[in-house]
Amino acid sequence: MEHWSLEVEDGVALLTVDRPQALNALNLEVIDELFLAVGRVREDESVRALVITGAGDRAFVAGADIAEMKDMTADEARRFSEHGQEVLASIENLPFPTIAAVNGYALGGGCELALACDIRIASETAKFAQPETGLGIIPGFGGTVRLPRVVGHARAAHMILTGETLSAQDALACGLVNMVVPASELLSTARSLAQRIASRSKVALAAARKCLACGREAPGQGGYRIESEQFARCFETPHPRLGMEAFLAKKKPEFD
Ligand code: CO8
Repeated sequence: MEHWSLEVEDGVALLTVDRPQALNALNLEVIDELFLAVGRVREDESVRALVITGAGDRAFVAGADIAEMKDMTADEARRFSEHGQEVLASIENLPFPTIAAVNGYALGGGCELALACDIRIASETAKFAQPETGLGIIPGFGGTVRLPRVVGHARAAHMILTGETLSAQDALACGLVNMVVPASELLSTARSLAQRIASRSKVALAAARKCLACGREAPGQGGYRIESEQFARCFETPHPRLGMEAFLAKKKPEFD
């Protein structure tokens, strides 16, 4: 991979995009490499959590590559959007939790990439926006669906229709990010959060993520049924006994 680096340490995978000449913008090659990288992380049995970030201190991802998009035909644009959606869905559908460590601009497709993760941590210098309507296009990597789920319809409509830029603190206030930390602490915070998650039951984490995703897609009674099913599934493995016996013995559980 030319534009992504992948490191795995203590059950935590760190995926970093590095395309400084375009503020880590996502062209087709970068998107394809991301797909490949996510596939590799999925196959690595040692991985329990994934952190995605951008290299440098300016940008997480400054969006899809505008130079590449400008000459697209409608058919090419549809395929580009569908492929981008597929790649971000592959992140959402990983069997373990994901964290976006947003180190700078998260614009357009960059904001959409962060939205595909479970948790977003922003550096104090991060900036978020969906500027697409100013370019004559709309978010096309799932942003019109995921952003309202995260920040509510009114705020999402405001961001998408006006292209407003949110500071890290604005993003925290509307729930777009889970926490804001100094830039120098971003990666260590993301790593230690990922490690904390990685020490928990992978069976329970996968079940919880499935329920959270289903609750989002089918809120209401369907969600409760899936929750009971996933609750029961946990008991098809040794993890509930292991976790609860450890609690009762006042010990820390050692999950595989
Ligand atoms: N695409 C391509 N190149 C980019 C992008 C981008 N998204 N962002 C920055 N760059 C390039 C600049 O062109 C510049 O290149 P060069 O040095 O060759 O001129 C270099 O990165 C540095 O950028 P700037 O000189 O502009 O740096 P500034 O500090 O002055 O400004 C900004 C930084 C504010 C981030 C500015 O670069 C900017 O506004 N970038 C564009 C942000 C944007 O609009 N992003 C959304 C793109 S659209 C999108 O993501 C749609 C997703 C869904 C697609 C669905 C497909 C159907």
